[in-house]
Amino acid sequence: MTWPAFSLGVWGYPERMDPRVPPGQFVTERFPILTYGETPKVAKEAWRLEVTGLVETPLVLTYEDLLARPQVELTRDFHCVTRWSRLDVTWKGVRTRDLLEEARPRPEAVAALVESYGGYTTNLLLEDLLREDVLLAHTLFGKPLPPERGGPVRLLVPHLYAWKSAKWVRRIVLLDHLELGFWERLGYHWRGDPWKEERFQEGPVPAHRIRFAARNKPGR
Ligand SMILES: Nc1nc2c(c(=O)[nH]1)N[C@H]1C(S)=C(S)[C@@H](COP(=O)(O)O)O[C@H]1N2
Ligand SMILES: [Mo]
Repeated sequence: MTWPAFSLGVWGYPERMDPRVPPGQFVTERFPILTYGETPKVAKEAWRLEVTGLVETPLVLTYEDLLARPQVELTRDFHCVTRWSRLDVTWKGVRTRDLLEEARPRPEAVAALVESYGGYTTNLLLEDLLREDVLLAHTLFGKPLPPERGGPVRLLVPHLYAWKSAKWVRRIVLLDHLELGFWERLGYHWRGDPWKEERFQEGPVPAHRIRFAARNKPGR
């Protein structure tokens, strides 16, 4: 795809040569807000996170419960499938992996549907949720996550396109199969790895890939 020259001024610089920036992405100093629909109003006191589905111990956490767990701060680049990348975003939160370990996924669990307040959903492989830099983030650049950014709490999945980083996260449902989320049902890629430019799903979702993920799950 060729970009008109004027887009460089709007988006920053194309970093095709920079090994840090995935192919087809443009670095922007801005940090656009991308929400489909309204920003749901979720008070900290009312927020709950459920970890449910194929787990031995379903969890329901409050915001306080989340803050009481070990906290992680990290800085990661953020890649939207609409081609902007914002570098060096600093988040703080709890490792999704820690909560999943607490909930103890059943052996047959291979995938998750993540549901948000407001109705947004996105699907992930369990192995992607178990990465050590996947967070339930409540802090952005040292401040409480603003409502339009998904506050009180959003998911952060920095190694996949940002549509996987569900804002206003409410529920993580573990499944023994892949159930597609909102954008994935509309034709976006079932996984969304920016380094492979997995933007749109071409052809059927590969069932063998999901079984492979099941066989190679950490801890098996
Ligand atoms: N609940 C919810 N989460 C969402 C979205 C959304 O519309 N609703 N948009 C996704 C998309 S496409 C992107 S690029 C990022 C944007 O996050 P930001 O608004 O903090 O930049 O949130 C993702 N998470
Ligand atoms: Mo996006």
